Amino acid sequence: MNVEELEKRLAQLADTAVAELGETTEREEAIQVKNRYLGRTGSVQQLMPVMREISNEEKPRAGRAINQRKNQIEEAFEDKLDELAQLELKRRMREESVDITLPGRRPDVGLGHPLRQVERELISIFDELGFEVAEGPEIETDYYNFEALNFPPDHPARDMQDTFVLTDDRLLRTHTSPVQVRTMKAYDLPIRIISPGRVYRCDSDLTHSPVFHQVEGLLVDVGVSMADLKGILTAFAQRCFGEGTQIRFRPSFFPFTEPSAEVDVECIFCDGEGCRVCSDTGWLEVLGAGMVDPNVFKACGIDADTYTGFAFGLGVERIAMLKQGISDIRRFFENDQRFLEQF
Ligand code: FA5
Repeated sequence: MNVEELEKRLAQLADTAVAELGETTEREEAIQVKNRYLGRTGSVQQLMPVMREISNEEKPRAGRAINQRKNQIEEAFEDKLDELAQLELKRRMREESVDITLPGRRPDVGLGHPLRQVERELISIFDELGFEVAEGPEIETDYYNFEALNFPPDHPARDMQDTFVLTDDRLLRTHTSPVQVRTMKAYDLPIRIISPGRVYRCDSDLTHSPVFHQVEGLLVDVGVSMADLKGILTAFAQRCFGEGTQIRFRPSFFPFTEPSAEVDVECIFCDGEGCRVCSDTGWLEVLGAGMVDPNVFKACGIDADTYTGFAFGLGVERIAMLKQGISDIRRFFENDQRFLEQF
C-alpha cells in the first residue's frame, strides 16, 4: 500500500466513524464506536503494519495522515458526548421542573370565633362613642353580684337569674353588672365604661346557654338623663345593625336601675314589617337598661343628689344570632368546624 492509498483508507475509516458516532443516542454506545476505531485493536491500529510498506520519505506524511484522522474521530466523539450531556440535562429539567400553574394548597388558617368577632365589633363601636373597657372577675361574691346592686337577701328578684353557687359567699357571676360596682368604687367620676365578659346561669334552651357573654355599659356624670341613654343606644343600634335602625324602650324591672327598660331594635330581617324571627311584632329585644338606682350609688359612696347615670347590659350571643341569622345558641359552643368556618 502506498501513502495515497493509506490516506484514502484513513479518510474512509474516519468518515464512517464520524457517521456512526452521529447515529448514537447513548454515551456507552458512543464509547463503543470510538473504541472500535481508536482502541488498541481498533480499525486505525490495524492499519499500522502497512507503515512497513511505505517508503522512508513518505513515512512522515503517513504519520501526519494517521494523527489527523485520529483527531478527527476523537473530536467527533467529544462533540457527541457534549451533545448527549445537553440532551440529558434538558430531559432532567423537563422531568424535575415544578409546574407553577398548578393551583396551590391553602393552609388551614385559624379565624376569630364568631362570638369574638361580634364582641370586637361591639367594643369598637363603643370605643368610637367614648367608652373605655373595664374588666371584673368571673367568680364573684354575693355582695358584688347581688347585694350592692340592690338585690336584698332573699328578695325574689334573685330568682330572675338562676345562679351557680360555689360556696356560701362565692358564685359564678350571673351578669356583668358587678363590674359597675367595682368601677364606681375604684375610679373617680365621671365614668364612661363598657365591660365585656363571660357570665353563667343555670339555664339552657335554643336561645339560652348556661355560659354566655354580655357587654355592660355604664355612664355616670352630672346631669345624665334618660335622653342620653336613648341617644347612645340609638347611635349604637345604627352602627351595629345599619343606618336608620330604630329602637324602642319598653318598661321593665331591674333592682339596680330606676326607671328600667327593655330595649328592642327594629327587626333587621323584615325592617319592622313583621316576620317569623320577630314573631310578627316588627321588633327584637337586645338589651336591658335604665338609670342607675340611687341605692347602688349609695353602696358605691357616690352622692346621688349630684350625680346621675345610666347603665345597660346586652347579650353578645343574641346580637350575633341576629346579625348572622343563627337560630340555635348552642351552635356557638359545639366547636363544629363546618359551622365556624362560615364566619
Ligand atoms: C341583665 O343581665 C342585666 N344585668 C342587664 C342590665 C344591665 C340591665 C344594666 C340594666 C342595667 P338580663 O337578665 O335581661 O339582664 O340579661 C341581659 C341580656 O343577656 C338579655 O337581653 C339576653 O340578650 C342575654 N341573656 C340572658 N340570659 C341569657 C342566656 N341564658 N343565654 C344567652 N343570653 C342570655
